[in-house]
Amino acid sequence: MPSATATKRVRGVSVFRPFVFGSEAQPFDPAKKPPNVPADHTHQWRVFVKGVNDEDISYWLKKVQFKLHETYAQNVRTVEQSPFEVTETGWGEFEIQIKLYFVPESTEKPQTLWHSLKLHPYGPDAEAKKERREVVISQNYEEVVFNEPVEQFYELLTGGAGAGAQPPQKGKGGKNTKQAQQQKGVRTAEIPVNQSAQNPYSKATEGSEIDRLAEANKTVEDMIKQEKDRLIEREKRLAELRASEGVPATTKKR
Ligand code: SLL
Repeated sequence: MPSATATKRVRGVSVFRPFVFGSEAQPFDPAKKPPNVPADHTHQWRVFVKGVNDEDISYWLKKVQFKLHETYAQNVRTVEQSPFEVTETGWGEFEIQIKLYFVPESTEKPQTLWHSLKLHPYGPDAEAKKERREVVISQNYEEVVFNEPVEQFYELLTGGAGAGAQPPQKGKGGKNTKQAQQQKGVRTAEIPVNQSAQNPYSKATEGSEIDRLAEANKTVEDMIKQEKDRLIEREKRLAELRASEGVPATTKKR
């Protein structure tokens, strides 16, 4: 029989954990193509699931199943430990099914994601990038949300900080810094303050994304207002024309 903590859920609590999934691909230099690679394969690529800034996520993620295109031998690849990734070679782009299996303590069902493997550069600079045989990175920031996790999983997720875990407080001597929390074994969903060459996902990039969305929202609101003003103007004009011709504003059906 499962123990009480195995089945008892922490009511009213959602815990989320950020992660990154995607792919990296690079074309072979024809002069340096490894001899064991099939003749029609043009690229080497890697599909992965990892923590933001390579943070360890194996305390909640147990294994990952990558389902490749059927043209691949043994196209279902299961990776039981970190790094959760598959490296392959090939010639074509396709959709990869990524199934996340959580640690057994979680009692959670697996979750499925899809990733479009990108081999070819895209965007405005695509041609130049192709010329330079640049690495093509296509990745996404994602958050997994555990709603009302079972107690034992909640303990694992938070590093035993449990309900006592306080959000960082300002001006309290920095006792709740990420470093201090890590030393105490406390686990959080915090992402780095700033981006780096290896990791584009940070509070700073999130902030500028929020600003960008707010800006776009404002543009749309302005456009709606302009359209509304124009409509009011036209209705006014229509009413004037009707009045001058003696046509009633509305015609009643009998
Ligand atoms: C396409 N619909 O036509 C896609 C399929 C398949 C990719 C891409 C080779 C595997 C192998 C490979 O790259 N398959 O033969 O080992 O673009």
